Amino acid sequence: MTLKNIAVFTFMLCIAVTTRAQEDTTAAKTITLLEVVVQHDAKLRNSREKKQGADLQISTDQLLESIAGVNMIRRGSYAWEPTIRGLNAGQINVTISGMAIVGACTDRMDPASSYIEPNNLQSISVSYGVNNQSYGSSIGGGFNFKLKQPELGNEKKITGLAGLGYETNAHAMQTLAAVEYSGKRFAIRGNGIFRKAGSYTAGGGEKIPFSQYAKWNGGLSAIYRLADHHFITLDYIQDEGRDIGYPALLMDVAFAKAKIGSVSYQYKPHNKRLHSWETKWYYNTIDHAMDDTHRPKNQVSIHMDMPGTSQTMGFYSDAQWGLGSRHHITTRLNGYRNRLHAEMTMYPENAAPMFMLTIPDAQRDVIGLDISDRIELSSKAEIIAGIRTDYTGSSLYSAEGKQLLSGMYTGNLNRSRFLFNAYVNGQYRVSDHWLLYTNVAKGMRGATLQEMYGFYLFNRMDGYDYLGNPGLSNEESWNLGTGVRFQQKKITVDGQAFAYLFRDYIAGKPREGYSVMTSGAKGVKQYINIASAVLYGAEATVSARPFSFLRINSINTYSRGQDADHHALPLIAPFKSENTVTALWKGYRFHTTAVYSAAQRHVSYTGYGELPSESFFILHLGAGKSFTIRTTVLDFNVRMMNVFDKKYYEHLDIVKLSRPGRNLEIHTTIRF
Ligand SMILES: [Cu+2]
Repeated sequence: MTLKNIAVFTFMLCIAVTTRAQEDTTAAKTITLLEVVVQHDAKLRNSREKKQGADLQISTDQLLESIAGVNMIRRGSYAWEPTIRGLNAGQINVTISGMAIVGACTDRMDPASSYIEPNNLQSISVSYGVNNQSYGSSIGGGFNFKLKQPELGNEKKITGLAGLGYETNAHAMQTLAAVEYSGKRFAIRGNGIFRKAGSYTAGGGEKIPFSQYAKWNGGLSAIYRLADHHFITLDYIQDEGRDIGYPALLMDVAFAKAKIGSVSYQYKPHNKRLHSWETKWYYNTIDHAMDDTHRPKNQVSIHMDMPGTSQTMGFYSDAQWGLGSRHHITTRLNGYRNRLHAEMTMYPENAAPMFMLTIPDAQRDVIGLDISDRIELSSKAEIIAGIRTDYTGSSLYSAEGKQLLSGMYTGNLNRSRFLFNAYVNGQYRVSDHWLLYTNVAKGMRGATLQEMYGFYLFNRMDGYDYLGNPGLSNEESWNLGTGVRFQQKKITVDGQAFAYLFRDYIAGKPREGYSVMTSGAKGVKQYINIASAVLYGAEATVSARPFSFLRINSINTYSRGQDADHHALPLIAPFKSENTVTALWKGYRFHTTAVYSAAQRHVSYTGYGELPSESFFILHLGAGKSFTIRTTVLDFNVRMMNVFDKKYYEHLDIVKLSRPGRNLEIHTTIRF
């Protein structure tokens, strides 16, 4: 999306202290993406100061939450769902090192980000809107979680880390480790983490039952140099959560398991024509089982089993080319097949069990091509222009699935769609201190399999059962954005504004004449296309270092949306401001973060079943120190979250479930 704007936010000092590191070390060759990179070591290896004190134990969800424009939908302690500028689910694209991965849960309990841990990651890139950074068509951009790879030819052959963390609220504990071997031709890295928490206590002392979780995650990756410029890499991650409570929902999770594997071949000739070429094949499988057996009898009108699975196999082939000195071309061909199966068995007290499919064995096939050109117009101006086109096929792969929907629709339910995205991002360096950037894009996305074929999927947010609609048209948008950056030695200020103009916005609308499946549901909705909608907003970040021992960071996010019927769009966070001051003193780091969220009054109960939310203000404190003994570093970090034990929730928190109250976290990590 936007431009050259590589905002590299380095998460360090325990709390997300965003420091604008390396704004284009590649100088004029700057890039054109708005990318937020959360990095904890590797790349910073030569930057001692930055490496110091990075807290490797902050969760993925907390890292995501402190990125400008990102808000999280929360259903409990575990597996928050990210939104970018108010867009989520099918409107954004989430990939793990370029691999498509689709959650298996019909209640959105398992976003892709729940199957990885910071211990697996090199960086998290977020792109806002349509650009050349994503691995699929989208409207709202997306995340790419880049897996950490072992490095060849390190000075130290064996490196690693081990850590232990404890949190007083919920008695959460985690233990993690990683070890890496680096040879000249072969390198391998293994990592693992185990996390477990009880139920937490909200601000003011209310215990939130069913907010516990336990999980482990292990990763293994290896790289082998076949010959000069030729590499082969293998990656495997296994993630297993169990006994996970979702206090905002009607059910919990017995287990959520993912296996994610890939093999890739890289050719890096570094010649003028072809800079690099990578081709990857991958497969992942998710197994998810919901569980209501621990809930009190009065909460469970009918006991149900609701398992679901998701399998994705795919590939991408990504090449960077040079054409003359001014054109830098990226081509990306990718494709995947995803299959979703979800079912529900109800056990009424005095009757036979009832079985039905809720996602009737649906399949999505995607093949897409993205071509972009970064053009250096002059030493001050640059544009990135590109197009992306996708063919998507949607179908039902089992006779059982077809039969289920044949009662509701006639004719063939297979659908194929073409998607066409195009984007132009430009930037102009006015002076050493001022940079202007702007972008225009046409985005498009197909309906998700849930939106097309879902069968009575209960949505806790508005209390309706949802039906899919195979006849949905693509959702389209015009994305406009512009920004300005001021940069000086001691301060960087970035401000940007955006507007997305939607056509055929996909949303659920009440459908008369259908009776509900979920007991207590308010009615049945079906996904339809709404003629138009508009979403606009702005982000501003400030990063200042007035003295060598003091840093100030401020992240401010605002968005607002409305559809053609003048209903406020759902799940749009109000204005939020997160401000962190960090001070260094005799090797100690002290920081304090103040978070303010305005109230959200721009909601539509009639349109989307949303209620207004209150404003809040919370404060976190923290301190840390790193001890170095030869080549071993011991990091010690403590944080006191929500110092005043404030009872609060964010607008995107389902059923306005209170967030944790005061919480003391202690993280120790040793790196060698
Ligand atoms: Cu679920």
